Amino acid sequence: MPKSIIIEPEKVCGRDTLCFADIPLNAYDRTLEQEAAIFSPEDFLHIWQDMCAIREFETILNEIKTKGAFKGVTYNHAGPAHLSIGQEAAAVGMAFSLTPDDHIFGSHRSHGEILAKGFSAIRQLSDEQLMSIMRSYRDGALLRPVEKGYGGDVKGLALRFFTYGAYSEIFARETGFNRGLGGSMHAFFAPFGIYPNNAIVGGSGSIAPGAALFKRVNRKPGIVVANIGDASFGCGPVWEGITFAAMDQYRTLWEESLGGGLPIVFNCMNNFYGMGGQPVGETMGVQFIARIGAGVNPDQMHAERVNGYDPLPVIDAFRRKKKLLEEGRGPVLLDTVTYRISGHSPSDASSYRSKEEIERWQQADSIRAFRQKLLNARLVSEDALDSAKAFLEATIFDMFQLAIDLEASPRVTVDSDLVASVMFSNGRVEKFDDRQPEFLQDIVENPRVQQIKTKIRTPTDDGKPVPKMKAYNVRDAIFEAMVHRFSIDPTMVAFGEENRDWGGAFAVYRGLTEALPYHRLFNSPISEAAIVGAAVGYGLAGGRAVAELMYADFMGRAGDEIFNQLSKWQSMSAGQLTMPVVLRISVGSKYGAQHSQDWTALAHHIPGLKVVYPVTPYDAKGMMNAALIGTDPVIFLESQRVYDFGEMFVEHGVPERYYEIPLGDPSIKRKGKDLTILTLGPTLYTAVAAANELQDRFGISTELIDLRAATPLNYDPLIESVKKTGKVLLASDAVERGSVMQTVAANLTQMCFDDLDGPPVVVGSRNWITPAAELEAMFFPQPAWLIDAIHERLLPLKGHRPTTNQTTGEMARRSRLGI
Ligand SMILES: Cc1ncc(C[n+]2csc(CCOP(=O)(O)OP(=O)(O)O)c2C)c(N)n1
Ligand SMILES: [Mg+2]
Repeated sequence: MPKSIIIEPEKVCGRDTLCFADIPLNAYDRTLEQEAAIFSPEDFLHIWQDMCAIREFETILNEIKTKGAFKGVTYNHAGPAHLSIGQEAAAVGMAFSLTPDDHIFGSHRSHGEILAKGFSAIRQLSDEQLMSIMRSYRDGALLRPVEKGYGGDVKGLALRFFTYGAYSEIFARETGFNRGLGGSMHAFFAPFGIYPNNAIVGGSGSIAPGAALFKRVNRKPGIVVANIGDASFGCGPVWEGITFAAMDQYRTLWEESLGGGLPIVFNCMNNFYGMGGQPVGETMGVQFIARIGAGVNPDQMHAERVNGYDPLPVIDAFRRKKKLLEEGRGPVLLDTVTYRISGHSPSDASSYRSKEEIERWQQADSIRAFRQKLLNARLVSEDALDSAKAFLEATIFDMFQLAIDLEASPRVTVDSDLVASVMFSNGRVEKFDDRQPEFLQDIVENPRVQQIKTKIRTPTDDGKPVPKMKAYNVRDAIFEAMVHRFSIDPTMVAFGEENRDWGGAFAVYRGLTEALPYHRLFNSPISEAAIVGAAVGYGLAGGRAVAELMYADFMGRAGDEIFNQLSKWQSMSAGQLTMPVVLRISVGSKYGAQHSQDWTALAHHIPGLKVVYPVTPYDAKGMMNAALIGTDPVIFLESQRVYDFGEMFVEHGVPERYYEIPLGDPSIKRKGKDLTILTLGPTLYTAVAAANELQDRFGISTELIDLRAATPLNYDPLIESVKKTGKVLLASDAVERGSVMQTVAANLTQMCFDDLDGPPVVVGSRNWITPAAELEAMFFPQPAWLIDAIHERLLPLKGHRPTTNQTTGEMARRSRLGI
């Protein structure tokens, strides 16, 4: 296959018709007697009992939410419970024949899917495997309460362990899967192949493809299922996730041995309602969710509708689709029909649907119907069904009682530092797998590597300034750090728009195309949500990903993935999962209002992200190295203004060897004694110009410190400097309002109040849109602004005549106008 397809005018302009294949709707037509050739009586019993167990689990929650008690046991559950009463057959059908290697992701309404997958895994894992999981999971914290006084077998113990972990998680107990930090909508248990469930509707739609990508790139067995609701198909990130999963390149450009298309099922749990809106008939126009497949690729995503009100058609569909995914023919779309008898949540007044409709689905109830079918066909005895049900209900009730018992299942205390301790994993992992990293060439022979070798890495060359073309620059520094980690960690992948042949929009990766196979460096669709979502899924699955957003201005397109997903899964998992993802984000200029914004503050505001912004080659290499050995999500901002800059501060130059710069340590770029200037981003160079002028014209010695990071941030060197100078100005290219610098200024005011001669002064860009390149000087901080602000608000400069208005009166005026 050539790298790109020649587009022939005669062909693409020729007359033709695009045809679609039929999409089956509930095509399953096997009788129970025919199924008996596939399933044993025990299988049938298991399918039915799993449905009953889910019903019981959810019924208990429903009763305590609506009545405060179940069977006389009272409990007040403060948190949410999005129940799936009615959807049991769809959940069990989905999970029944998946193996623990098959990973599911889900939604806010996933208790049933979690339980179904857990029951299925418990049946498939050996006693030794189960004991090992239970003993090692959080050092046995969940096992201890459930094994006390228990005399049954291991499978029974695992059942207690699992239902107890689920209830405890929902009730925010220490003994929950994730110590109660996930809760009802986010519960998961990775050892059984149950991955994060998501309170953001459709959240799993962009994440699950990353987990499937991990399986392909790292040749891992199993498939990935994204269980998402029908209303979530109105969410952009779901469409983006589908687009990402359906890229042609997996089959046209990637090595065949990797296995082809992504092994993923987008499984629509189609209960025909959002909260209170109806996708079909009201809020969407597709009529059938399965129809979406027809627009995605020539395989039409092998889409079909299956009757999820009966477990057998769903099991059948999953078995067929899994085979197809193993043949590399993914992705798959399933439109699994089901019905939620319960309300959206306990406060649901069902104002949006009729009582008759609910009653009809209750009459057709899958649990009762399936039982009757089994009895009619004499496949399982009434006794067997009843005793299995009674056993399970008793176990679930026991585990509910154990989970609400504060002594056996305590909550973490309010003064606990648990949450603080899991916000970051702060790990160091050289590589996530031991196999040999794949390259297309010996990296030392790579033309870009060779070219970098000839560059000058010091601020001067024989005492003379280094010409731009010869200077080892920020771009080279990031490239070098990337190559280092690529050659150690075989799981490391990089992707984003135009990442491959173009080398990333700003050519940081130029040369890597020759060095790396497609599956380690590839172009993504223009789907920022999917780019970040896939990196999240890849990281959660256990690999290292570097994703790129072409401009900071596009963070909005990946808002949920950055702010709710990338940032949160380490802490919501209470440290069970790590997120070794670096998100490279380029910050523009000269391109106007939608391509020139420094949005560091947005990422800085979100707990759980490390946010760094190096602007020198030395810092860029050392900090990228640190980001790429870490296990935390790092927002790595890069300024387009400085990609070409050589090293101007470190006299000995940028080492060729590997080194790291701890993320969060500010760097003193110039020592001084009269005044401190702090910068973040390329404003460092603006401040250098201002500091030179202050020295030359006024004899003022400036201490210049580049924060290099917004989160974490070590204040020690800042405090030390302020103690010395008593005066501090903070400047960055972000708009002044709500900037990182405002936070730092406020903190310094409190941390060194007694040492300050006056309040810290913040200079940022104007609170405007970014105007055209020719007008940027009216928007971004200029050296004159810094000098004028110092003169007006910190230290009157003898004989200085300000050319801009940096007075506090002007600040107040602008604020009144919101500009
Ligand atoms: C992004 C987002 N928008 C809105 C909500 C509020 N909300 C929670 S569930 C829900 C309906 C979701 O419907 P569907 O995807 O069909 O799943 P179901 O609840 O039917 O299982 C809504 C609107 C949310 N959690 N996330
Ligand atoms: Mg729905």
